[in-house]
Amino acid sequence: MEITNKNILVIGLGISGVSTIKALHKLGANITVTDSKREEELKDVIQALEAIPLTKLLGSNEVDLEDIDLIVKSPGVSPTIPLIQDAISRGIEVISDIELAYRLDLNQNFIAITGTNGKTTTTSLVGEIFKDAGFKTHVVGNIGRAILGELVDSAKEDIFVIEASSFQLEHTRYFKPKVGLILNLAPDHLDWHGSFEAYVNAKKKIFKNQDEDDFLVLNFADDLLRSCKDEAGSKIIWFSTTERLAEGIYIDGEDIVISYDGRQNRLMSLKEVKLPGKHNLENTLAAIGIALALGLDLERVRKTISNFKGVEHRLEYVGNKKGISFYNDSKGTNPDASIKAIEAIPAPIILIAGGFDKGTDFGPFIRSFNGKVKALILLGQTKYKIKECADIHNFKDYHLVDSLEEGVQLAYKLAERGDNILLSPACASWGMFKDFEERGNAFKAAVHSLREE
Ligand code: UMA
Repeated sequence: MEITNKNILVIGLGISGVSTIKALHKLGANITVTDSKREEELKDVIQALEAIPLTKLLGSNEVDLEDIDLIVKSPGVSPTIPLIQDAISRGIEVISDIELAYRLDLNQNFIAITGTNGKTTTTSLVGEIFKDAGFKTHVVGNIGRAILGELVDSAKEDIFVIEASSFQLEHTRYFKPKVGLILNLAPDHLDWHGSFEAYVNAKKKIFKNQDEDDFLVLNFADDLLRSCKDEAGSKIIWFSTTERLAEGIYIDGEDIVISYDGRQNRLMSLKEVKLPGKHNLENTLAAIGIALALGLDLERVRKTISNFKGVEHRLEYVGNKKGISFYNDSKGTNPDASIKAIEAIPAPIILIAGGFDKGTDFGPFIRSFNGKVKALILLGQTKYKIKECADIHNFKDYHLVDSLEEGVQLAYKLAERGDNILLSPACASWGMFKDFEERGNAFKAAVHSLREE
């Protein structure tokens, strides 16, 4: 796609917008940027972009679209805002950064990873696998590093491992990764997409343009994903932690087995996998599926997996005080993610949850406690909604607090030797924190400041 001298509007001056602007500048575009935040709030960002000629329209998303050729929207910006509606009615294309990355045709080695949960862990593990295999690897996307800034400085043979969110996929049209992966599908971001069906359709865009030369790695245990079989034009590699597959990657007894191209191979023992929980086993099998698709040396893949201890804010072990263990699962931003965390951590658990309301139902979350959660500490916008849900399900051991720090102190007071205190909010951090990382760091700081005596 030709970018030089095109008039491009970037909406949003966050991680994605800044990276997009840097790339567009390098490619010779005329750039306009809008952000609903005021200039004072964006001081640092604007300073970082000082050397780039930019038309800045800040403090609201009001833009005269007369001369705009293309809009690159930051992922979090809702497509329902008047500016985007105006653009659509004028026939101006609105795309996400991963779509522009594909259209630039600078690199063909895109591996895209999506799903409701496990994306970040799997993306990180796949990144490690390719790095260890000797490839120059860029781990980008929803993982906190936007793609475009890195793409314009990369070489043709580099590998891009992209964590793709439903927000990013929704605004793709031609995006076509060499390997796509969908880990699982459960309700999330319903406030943004409008319905579960719309959310699922956005996720499925990961394979929409794939053909027989591409690969799609899918979770056989997920009913919705199993039904994708006839919708995809690519070669499917299945994985499952629940049943043995004629063809695919699965668990047999205590081993991970690969059955592929008429051959069976016991890759490794489950004991070698360091990541805790069944869901992390799914993430591991999925990562093996990607390595298999691209023909990597599986012995080296085995070594990488056995060395991989996980990522920050994802069931991260924080420490132990007075025999009480603390786990930071701030990346548990929806009920399904937190259910998996509760499954993975041994009882008794004191759970800290609550945050921004994305319109999800907390029934399955409360039901998943299953005698494992001895106390629930609630904070943020959703605390009353979760409390009501707990009442309905007859779970009475809850406490409402006003801050995360207060929640940590109360959890510590309630805990006895052998208990596990888990932050897994089941909600986004917005409203209380900038993002899940800030929330996770605040949790760790609060834990470290607890006194042992
Ligand atoms: N803004 C407007 N108008 C609006 C809404 C927002 O101008 O109507 C502006 C905001 O004032 C802000 C900017 O847009 O300055 C923020 O854009 P953004 O929300 O897209 O955030 P970025 O900082 O660009 O980060 C995005 C992803 N954020 C979201 O999707 C919400 C990051 O994923 C991603 O790592 C980054 O791009 C790089 O690709 C984070 C996330 O929370 C981790 N993702 C969600 C999730 O995992 O659940 C999807």
